[in-house]
Amino acid sequence: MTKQPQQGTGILRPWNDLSNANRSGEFTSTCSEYWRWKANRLPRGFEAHAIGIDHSCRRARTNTSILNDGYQIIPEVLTSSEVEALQVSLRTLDVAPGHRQLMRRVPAVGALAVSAKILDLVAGALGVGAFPVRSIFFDKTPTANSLVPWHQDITIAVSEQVDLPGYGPWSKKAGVLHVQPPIEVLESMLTVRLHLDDCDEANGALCIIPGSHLYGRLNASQIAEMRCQRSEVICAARAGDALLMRPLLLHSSAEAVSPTHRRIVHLEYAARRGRSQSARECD
Ligand SMILES: O=C(O)CCC(=O)C(=O)O
Repeated sequence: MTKQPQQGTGILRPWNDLSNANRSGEFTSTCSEYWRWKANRLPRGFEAHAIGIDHSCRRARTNTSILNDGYQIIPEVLTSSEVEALQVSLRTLDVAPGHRQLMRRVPAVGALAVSAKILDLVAGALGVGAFPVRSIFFDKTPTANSLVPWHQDITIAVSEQVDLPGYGPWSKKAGVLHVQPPIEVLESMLTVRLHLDDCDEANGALCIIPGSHLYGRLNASQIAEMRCQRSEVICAARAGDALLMRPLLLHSSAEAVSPTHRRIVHLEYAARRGRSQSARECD
């Protein structure tokens, strides 16, 4: 059962405190074996490098950072011609800070979301068989320029309401049904943010708090405490780079001060093992 951080103690600790972890277990070769082994033998959050993860494959390198820091920037995932083609496809959308159901609305994004290139990146963190469950287009421009306060992504899009223990409250965002799932569902998800513009502090790059995904769902005072205790990182990136992040990672973004476009294709994936009523493809 998930143990939430205690309120009012003044100290936030990961619920999966590592002090009693058994570090002597055997570790073998492939990434998926690693994840299976970890799931069975270790508390969540156990440091991958402490048990000798295989660093020879790109997926494993991705895992290490996603596991401990909750994010990783992977350079040059999209070529410049792929970036340009996506920019052209997305021009059909109105100017707005966010557009949901992007995979349905823009076929090029639907194809990209299930391409081997992106699924391979996702497999590094979620294992083979992960599938996209939500897609959003974010932009910041002179006419649609917004500040996003610190938060975690704690809702998922679903196709129908089925009242199951641990699911709720239910809500609608742009006509799409959403629900807060149990924390285990969020922990088995990964977001891929594909940058279609160079992005830094000046045009509202995402700001994150590394490691904050290890503390479960945080309330407002816990978020404030986390911000005091930990340093924030601005995820500057080039067009074509991908930011992989856990939904529970605390993140925010400032208003752009030099507001050119800041276009991001945001894709959320669920691990195959977590596939259930709540996580059907519903975009
Ligand atoms: O792209 C941004 O600036 C904010 C994105 C965001 O808030 C989110 O992914 O939940």
